Amino acid sequence: MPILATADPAITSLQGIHLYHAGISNCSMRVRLALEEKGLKWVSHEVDLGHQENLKPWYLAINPKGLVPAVVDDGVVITESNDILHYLEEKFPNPPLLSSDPALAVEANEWVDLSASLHMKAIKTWVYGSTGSASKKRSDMAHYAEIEPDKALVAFHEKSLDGFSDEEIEVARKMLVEVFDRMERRLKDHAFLVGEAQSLADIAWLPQYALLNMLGFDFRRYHGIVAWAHRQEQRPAYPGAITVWMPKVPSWVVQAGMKVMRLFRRLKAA
Ligand SMILES: N[C@@H](CCC(=O)N[C@@H](CS)C(=O)NCC(=O)O)C(=O)O
Repeated sequence: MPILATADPAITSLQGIHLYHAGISNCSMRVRLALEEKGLKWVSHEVDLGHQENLKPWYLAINPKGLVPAVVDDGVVITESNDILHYLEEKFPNPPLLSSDPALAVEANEWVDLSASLHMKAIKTWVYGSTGSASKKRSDMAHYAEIEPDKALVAFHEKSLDGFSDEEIEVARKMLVEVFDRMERRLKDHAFLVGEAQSLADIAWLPQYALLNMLGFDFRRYHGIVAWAHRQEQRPAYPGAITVWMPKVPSWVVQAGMKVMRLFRRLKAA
């Protein structure tokens, strides 16, 4: 679990739970969901990814990878969204988000691990690819490559500057379809992804639905998933974890903006 050692008094002196996060970041969403489900008080520090605030020295002192989310809990730094979920579960076990039945807990953890393993190759690739977005400027890449310890991430951002090909986006889409088909088989006649209660499995995957649905991923044939997402939206945790952090414009406006952005990037590359 990445509990990061720091002696920086600006960090170690922080009391309570401080979450460093970004609005539509799916990794941030899952941590906010866990915090809200557990009824924990947390101090919000929004990190402006658009302005690369995540690469400023003050934030790199918290997470040297320059990624959100990160939690500082009574001065202890925890990074990686799924490790944060497990930290919160250990430290604040009630209400539980992992079953006391070991088999169900293992099953829930498999969904959590799957969300991590698909993050870059499927979710990020589909999102950046189909929106035509790039969060770094070409002129910033040399500096970024110097400060970013995760070289796969550097390569990903390099690639996003040239744009992902239709084939690459399709590969990512197919990986997602495989998972959503599996989710659908479960959710068509079950209320939750694992067992009979809300768990880290639901929390790990609901953000993917919220983000991809907003960006126009086709969920029309996934009736079970859509019904599950609607039930999840009714949970008291949802507004504080997701709704208030989403763009205030309808998703068709977001999707139209994306299409223009992608076209613009392609014309520029041509
Ligand atoms: N494995 C990390 C991934 C975190 C991640 O990729 N965060 C994105 C937002 S969802 C980010 O901070 N992107 C900024 C960047 O890549 O510069 C986790 O699960 O926390």
